[in-house]
Amino acid sequence: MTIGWYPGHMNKARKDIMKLLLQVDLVIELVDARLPYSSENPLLNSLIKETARLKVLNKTDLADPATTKLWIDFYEQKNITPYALDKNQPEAIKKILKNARKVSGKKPEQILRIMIVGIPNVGKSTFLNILSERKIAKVGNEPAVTKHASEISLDESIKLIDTPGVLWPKIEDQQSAYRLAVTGAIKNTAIEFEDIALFAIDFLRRDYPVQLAERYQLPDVSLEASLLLEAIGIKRGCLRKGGVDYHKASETLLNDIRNGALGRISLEKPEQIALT
Ligand SMILES: Nc1nc2c(ncn2[C@@H]2O[C@H](COP(=O)(O)OP(=O)(O)OP(=O)(O)O)[C@@H](O)[C@H]2O)c(=O)[nH]1
Ligand SMILES: [Mg+2]
Repeated sequence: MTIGWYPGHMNKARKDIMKLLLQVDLVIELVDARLPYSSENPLLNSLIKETARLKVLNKTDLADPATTKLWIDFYEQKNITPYALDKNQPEAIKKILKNARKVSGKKPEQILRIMIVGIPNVGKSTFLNILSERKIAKVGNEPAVTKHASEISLDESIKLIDTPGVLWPKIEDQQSAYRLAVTGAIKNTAIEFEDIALFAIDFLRRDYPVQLAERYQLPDVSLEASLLLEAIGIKRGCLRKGGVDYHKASETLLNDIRNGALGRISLEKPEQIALT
């Protein structure tokens, strides 16, 4: 099944972001540390040319630390120094502001306007709340919580703009689309749970077989993905009349991955990306 999700508010958000780009001094781009390549928005890449920019690998608490290290090296080779952060490191997040002013070229007495961008559900509003030390933006464990761009004043000299998560109209690379779906960047109603779960099982048994086996006490993870999904359903009591409820089993697995219940997992390595 082809995955695509581009609701109306996202199209409007893309246009708003384009306009705002002309008015901001700096863009903080949040990508998901578990899939830095697929969570990078190609649209933004083509839009943000002139504006100063900082890159954050966010949700590192959910990502495989060894892989995050590979990504940092990868970006450093491209002369980009990313921040590896998560919401449990408020002090490190706040330190970004010091560097932001430096990178933007704005003098201390000048107002600095910063826009936070990234795909849906990557943690933009959470990030803004941490920076502002207030629960100012609504956050939620699903994509498309923020529907409109909004600006807040951090103090007299710094303004922050939270934006809705933006994907792109047609996700060309369906491998990327599937990875995005696994992490929860694509709305649940726009995906087939079983398709995504089977994709996730194939990935997990290749890259994280021990975590998969241990979580669901699976004796043999080399079995076909559909048999493993059945076994997961049985173990987790996802049953209905006549057998396993595959939809429920898929949902259980995806929620476990998204919440870190299988441990810290990364879905992409720089070497894979270089091959595609
Ligand atoms: N584990 C983990 N969860 C995080 C982190 N940052 C945010 N979250 C969670 O991710 C979910 C989405 O956070 P939001 O801040 O609403 O994400 P957003 O990018 O504003 O999403 P949209 O507005 O929908 O585009 C929430 O459940 C947050 O609690 C993080 O660093 N680690
Ligand atoms: Mg938001």
